Amino acid sequence: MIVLSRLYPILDAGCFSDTSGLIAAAEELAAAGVTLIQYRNKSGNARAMLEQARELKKQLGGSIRLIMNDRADLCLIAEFDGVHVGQEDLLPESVRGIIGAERWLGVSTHNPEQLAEADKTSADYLAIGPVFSTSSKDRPDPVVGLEGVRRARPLTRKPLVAIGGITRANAASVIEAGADSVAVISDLLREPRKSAEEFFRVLR
Ligand code: TZP
Ligand code: MG
Repeated sequence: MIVLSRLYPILDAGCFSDTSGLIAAAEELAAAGVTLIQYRNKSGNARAMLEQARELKKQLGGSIRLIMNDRADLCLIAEFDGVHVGQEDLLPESVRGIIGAERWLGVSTHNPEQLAEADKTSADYLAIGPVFSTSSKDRPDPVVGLEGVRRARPLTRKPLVAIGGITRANAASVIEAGADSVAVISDLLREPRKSAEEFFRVLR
């Protein structure tokens, strides 16, 4: 069983004007003590994605576990440490076949049925959300609320990541509801280091 850090920042390429901005944010997060980052890029441009991913790996690969959103192929080429897939990506077992036993595999779910299904797979951790409303995802699934986290908790013994609208102000309540970790995009953007340090303070 893996041990997940309480804070799971997601760097969404769409939130940065260029690669250096994204790398600078990652470095600030690392300075705050972040040990796990997901790289997310919904532009559909695989070449650009690989280039950024390689830069992240080059600058931070030694200190941070890097997880690739959606793409098992790019995880391998960029030598990332894992892949995170959703309900419309490759099935977890297909991804596992590509990345092997050692790299981490995360699976997003949006309701108890999906969570119970994902629990039967070789996923290392499961995500549930959106917990609160979010503007970081196109066409998000319905909000599950803290109640959705509470209902998810007994359905799996795998580490549970809550995602969607999580901020320094509500993160403690999400952990209280049963999550092991919180995945965050927007509330880390403005001042990544300061914000991550504040997350760690409320999550401990
Ligand atoms: N999946 C469910 S909600 C979400 C994703 C990728 C976006 C989370 O971003 P934010 O800004 O922390 O709400
Ligand atoms: Mg996906």
